[in-house]
Amino acid sequence: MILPSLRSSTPSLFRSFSTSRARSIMQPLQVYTAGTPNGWTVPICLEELKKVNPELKWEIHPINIGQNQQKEDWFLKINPNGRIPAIVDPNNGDFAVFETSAILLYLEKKYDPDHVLSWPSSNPQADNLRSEVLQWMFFAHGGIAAMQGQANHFRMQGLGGKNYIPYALNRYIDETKRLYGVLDLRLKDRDYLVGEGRGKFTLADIRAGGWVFSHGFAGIPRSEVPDSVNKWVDRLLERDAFVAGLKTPSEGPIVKNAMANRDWVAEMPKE
Ligand SMILES: N[C@@H](CCC(=O)N[C@@H](CS)C(=O)NCC(=O)O)C(=O)O
Repeated sequence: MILPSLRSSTPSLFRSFSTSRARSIMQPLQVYTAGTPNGWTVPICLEELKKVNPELKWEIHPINIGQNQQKEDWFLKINPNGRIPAIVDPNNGDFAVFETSAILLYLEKKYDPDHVLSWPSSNPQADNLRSEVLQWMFFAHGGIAAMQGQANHFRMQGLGGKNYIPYALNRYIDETKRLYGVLDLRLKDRDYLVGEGRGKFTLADIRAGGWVFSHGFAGIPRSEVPDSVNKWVDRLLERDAFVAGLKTPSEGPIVKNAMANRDWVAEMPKE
């Protein structure tokens, strides 16, 4: 989305990030996010990219979704959908991007010149591998994130509360578990969702990882997550950049609990 200038911008300075001059003049990306599975994806991606592009800069603007800051007029100018995450890129005329997967793909296009989170076009399989990244991102975006998000919503209504609807809760929890089963089919003989051989860490893992990491918040115990999927999450948690992203904007209770005890399941509120 092209925004009327939110801040003073210098689009003429923006060139391909592949030149070291462009890196040295980079202005910080403005990241609007919260400590949720969709919200973590953008800081995870940036932390991963910073490992290869130390000049990459960003500023985090924590959005308090409990207080509906994401529905305020100023934020709707950035994301008309009124949800986190969203970014504004001052290096590109204050271009705004919303929808998690669209943001990740924007960051890859603009700030991953070495294709560490995807594939260089010089790879003869690049188009197919990129398609596979998109397939697993869309699967996570429209499947896991949507279903597990609804499971979280119905669970938070509380046991016995006026909005306690066992059918809806079970429907979304069962569907989330079914989707974990799809991940299991994929991960049984590989380390990451996409890539030759056992795969390589890509945007697809970033898109899905935080959701599965927080299965306990949706009321799904580790014992009900397939073994290959638990091992994949454990593998993601070995990455410092991934963990740093999970702790952004700050280390919230889901992350604290789930890191301290991978068997943690959030208690369902009483009502
Ligand atoms: N499809 C959107 C979903 C974003 C979303 O649902 N974000 C949640 C947090 S994980 C949110 O902003 N919730 C607050 C609200 O719904 O108002 C995306 O992938 O960016």
